[in-house]
Amino acid sequence: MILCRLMTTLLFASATDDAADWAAPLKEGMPGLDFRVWPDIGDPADIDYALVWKPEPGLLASLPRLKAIFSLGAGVDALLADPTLPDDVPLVRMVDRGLTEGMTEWVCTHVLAWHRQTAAYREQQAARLWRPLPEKLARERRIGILGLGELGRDAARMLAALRFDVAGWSRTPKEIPGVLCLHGPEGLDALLARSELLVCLLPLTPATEGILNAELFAKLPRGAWLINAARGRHLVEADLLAAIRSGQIAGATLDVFTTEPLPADHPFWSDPRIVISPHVASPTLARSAAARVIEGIRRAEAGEALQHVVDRRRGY
Ligand code: NDP
Ligand code: OXD
Repeated sequence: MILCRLMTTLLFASATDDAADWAAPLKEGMPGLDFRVWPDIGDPADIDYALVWKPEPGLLASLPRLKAIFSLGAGVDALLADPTLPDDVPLVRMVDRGLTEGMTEWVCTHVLAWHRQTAAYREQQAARLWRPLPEKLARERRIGILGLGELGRDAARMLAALRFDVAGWSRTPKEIPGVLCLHGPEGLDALLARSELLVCLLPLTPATEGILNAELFAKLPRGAWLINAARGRHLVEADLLAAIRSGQIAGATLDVFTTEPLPADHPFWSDPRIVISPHVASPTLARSAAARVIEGIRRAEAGEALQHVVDRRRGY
């Protein structure tokens, strides 16, 4: 843990993250930190920094001396949706090795489960059926990854290390050893045409909302599998159900949903071809990520450039 001796005030506001998990490593690394937890904020003019996940709309605008906003999550779509978000205060998204490793583990788990047909063997086990299914090697499987940022890049590298035939897609050109890197609209069609399994790790922006739709599914090889670990609103849920019914998509592994928690009467729950996890692909862990926040505050106080500042025009 880095040690930073500054005296400063941080407001923590999250409905889902536990403030106690963050208080300990932040105070250990910054003994002079005045750590306040929403809604007990005291005088709003005391607050120098905010560490937040889906704070109440208007909260950040009510802090007159705010110097930077640190997002507890990698995705900042919810923060940018607050029309009162102060536009003169830098917004820093979460980039942390633990977050990246967690996502890569989750993606590889579900890619390997699909590849080695674990669901089919569980079904056969339930029926006491001993029946070997045709198997392939990873190098005979083509994986496509939408998004080659902090998370997509690491997952692509790891899948390539497992010997999958991996391609990835981004807005701007990339070079990743062992991964076919495509970009732009033509790159997307080329990626889809070769992807037996498609993983979405894009940020949610006006350009990517609803990208996982009927038109995109039709460009995948018939019987492809979809994995979405990015945001629920990337997916047009009715289009996925229709594509699964028609056999164009064999099934999907979904960690994120338009409405979270997924409502009890949602058709996804009862479809055996859909694998659901409750937005746990990669939670931000305080014991790993607190150091990123301390480093951000240190940089801000030293007048150094902040890292991972969101480009609000791009939306990520
Ligand atoms: P980054 O900003 O690092 O990477 C985003 C990638 O998407 C970049 O490669 C970018 O291209 C590409 N991209 C963005 N817009 C477009 C577009 N219009 N066309 C093509 N490519 C595009 O994000 P992260 O990798 O850190 O995170 C990705 C998302 O994962 C987060 O926004 C969040 O929604 C989700 N997430 C989900 C978690 C979970 O537990 N389910 C946990 C953490 C994150 P370029 O490089 O050219 O800019
Ligand atoms: C994130 C998330 O964006 O957990 O970090 O969804």
